[in-house]
Amino acid sequence: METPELFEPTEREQRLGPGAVLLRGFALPWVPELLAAIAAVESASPFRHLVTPGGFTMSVAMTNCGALGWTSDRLGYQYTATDPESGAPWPAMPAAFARLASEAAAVAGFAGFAPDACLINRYLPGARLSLHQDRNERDYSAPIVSVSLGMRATFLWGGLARSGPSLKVPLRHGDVVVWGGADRLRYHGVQPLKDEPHALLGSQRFNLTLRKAG
Ligand code: MD3
Ligand code: FE
Repeated sequence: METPELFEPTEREQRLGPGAVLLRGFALPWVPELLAAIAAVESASPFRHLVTPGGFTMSVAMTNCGALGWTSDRLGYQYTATDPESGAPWPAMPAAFARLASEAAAVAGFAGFAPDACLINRYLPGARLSLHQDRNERDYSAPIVSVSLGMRATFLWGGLARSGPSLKVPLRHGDVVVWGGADRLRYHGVQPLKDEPHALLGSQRFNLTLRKAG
């Protein structure tokens, strides 16, 4: 084959929409740092299954780091400066999270992205995330950067209304997606995870979403 490496960068940067770019494997060099940081966050603010305003317990377990963290209870969704379980501030944003997010956002055309919140989702087999919009952030002009680690997931990418078709996008260990601009308020979700253990992480998946919430 002639100079296949010339084509590799474009194949690894897949444009999904006017404001959405999938960077296959972008986080792979960061994995050891990311996993150590997740363990440190988890030791201070453990993963928990939040209850939705409708009274359902989420199958995905969540925690946060950064100045603000996303939470849900019977009263609604909100960003808080403290972990409601402990009353203490959320663990600080690990430097590796902020740097990875900023570099990925810059590649996707969002220079100067400085996240102040990171929601960490943990999926075990069967866990899912139903179609939703991320709209609890103050300013929709900032993108959201998502990082997938561990087991593969099928991500559902819909439109600006809940009804209508969704594109299925497989997300694998190390993949990063930047969602901004015209795609920032699209409905999205994750199909129930199949149990296909990952070599490094076993039967689990983590997803980091780095946000500018405040
Ligand atoms: C598309 N997490 O935490 S990140 C979430 O895999 C969330 O755990 C999913 O949706 C997960 O809110 C997928 C991908 C994502 C995040 C934000 C978006 C896609 C988005 C905002 C607008 C459009
Ligand atoms: Fe979301």
